Amino acid sequence: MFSSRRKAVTVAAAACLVLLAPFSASVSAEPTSAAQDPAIYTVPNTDSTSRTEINRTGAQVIGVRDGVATVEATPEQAQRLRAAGFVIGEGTGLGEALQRINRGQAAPGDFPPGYEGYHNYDETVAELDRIAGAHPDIAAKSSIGKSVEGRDIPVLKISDNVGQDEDEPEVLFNCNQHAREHLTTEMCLRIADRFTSGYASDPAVKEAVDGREIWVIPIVNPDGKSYDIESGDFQGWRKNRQDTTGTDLNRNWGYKWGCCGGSSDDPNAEDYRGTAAWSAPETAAMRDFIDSRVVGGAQQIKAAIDFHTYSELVLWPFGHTSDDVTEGMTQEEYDRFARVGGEMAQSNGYTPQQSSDLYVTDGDSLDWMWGQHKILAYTFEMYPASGGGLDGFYPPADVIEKETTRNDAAVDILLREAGA
Ligand code: 3K0
Ligand code: CA
Ligand code: CA
Ligand code: ZN
Repeated sequence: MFSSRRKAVTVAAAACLVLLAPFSASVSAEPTSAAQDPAIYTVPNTDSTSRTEINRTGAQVIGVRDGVATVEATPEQAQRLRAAGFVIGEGTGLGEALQRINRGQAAPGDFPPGYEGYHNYDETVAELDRIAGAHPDIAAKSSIGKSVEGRDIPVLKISDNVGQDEDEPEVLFNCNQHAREHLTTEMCLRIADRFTSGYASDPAVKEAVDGREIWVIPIVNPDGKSYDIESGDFQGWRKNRQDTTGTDLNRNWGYKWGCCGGSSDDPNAEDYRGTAAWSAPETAAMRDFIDSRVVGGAQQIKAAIDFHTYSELVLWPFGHTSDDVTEGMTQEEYDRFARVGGEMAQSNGYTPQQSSDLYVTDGDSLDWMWGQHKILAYTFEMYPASGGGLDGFYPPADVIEKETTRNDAAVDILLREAGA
């Protein structure tokens, strides 16, 4: 994808633009795809307002630490950033950034050397089958629907009497809405493993499994995940694989979809919201599954965590407004989000904040889960705290155990709170 031939074309195209721009404005309206290759920039001294502004140029904030934002932008988006007054320097080409990570070639479809501990789609499905097979009384696997390319989106239910729909608070953990956020799949697999293999020996696990119905969805975006690793080199892919550009699943949910400048209508933007709310089959499958948990008029899922990477944050709704209290959120409800969010953050060392404190988002999972269903819903941005670019999405496999067990206590807090 980032061959030297393409680089040569980029240089030539850029030279043409310089030469022709004064005479022919139409040249810049026909960018070659090479000219669209994104780069990574660092923007110091940002706050939630300026980060929202950055995203509005079509660029995407991919990490924040102490106000320093890491930003992904195409040349065109970078130009808009500069025009908006952001000082962004030269940037590092995405191909270059990925080459630093892609230290060794993997077999197609597999993670490369140093990343073998990660589970690809097939390995994740096999792991869920193994768990369900080893613990048939408390674990059952099914599918919530299919992706664009026809892959099942598997879900594991964990509870005592797992074959029955009992009257117990239900809790949802979902992972990997964003393709390149592979560490999150491992987080969901950690939850699946801990609450099954620990059942016989760990009284706290037994209490949670007996008293709750736990739903784990390790890969919301199976096509994007597979595409990201399929060539043997990471692609830095975020969206699903709908049409050629993909849709950002976490801007495609149906609560105040596209309302507030927190997503893009440009298919080339990383936060492209899609043609309509639920236009992505993956979000539609999530909606149908969560809607199906309304029993006798009451939503059974009481609490949820949507795992992402990176920046080490605990986020709560709303994302579409910077107001704490608004339509659909009372002060009391907000205070509960902040209290439980703060407690979870205390346990894992993340920073707790409202989702819009990162930047404004609309059509994300949090806003719909709370706005539509009053689910106590959080988004976790996992390790690392800062990544210096795309590297943050690709920590080597030797961090998996530490960075997933790091969230055990937070998961336990949420399971407790689901019964409150
Ligand atoms: O609710 C939120 O603020 C979501 C944050 C999430 C997103 O969808 O933009 N951050 S991520 O894309 O870097 N995982
Ligand atoms: Ca049960
Ligand atoms: Ca139930
Ligand atoms: Zn994400």
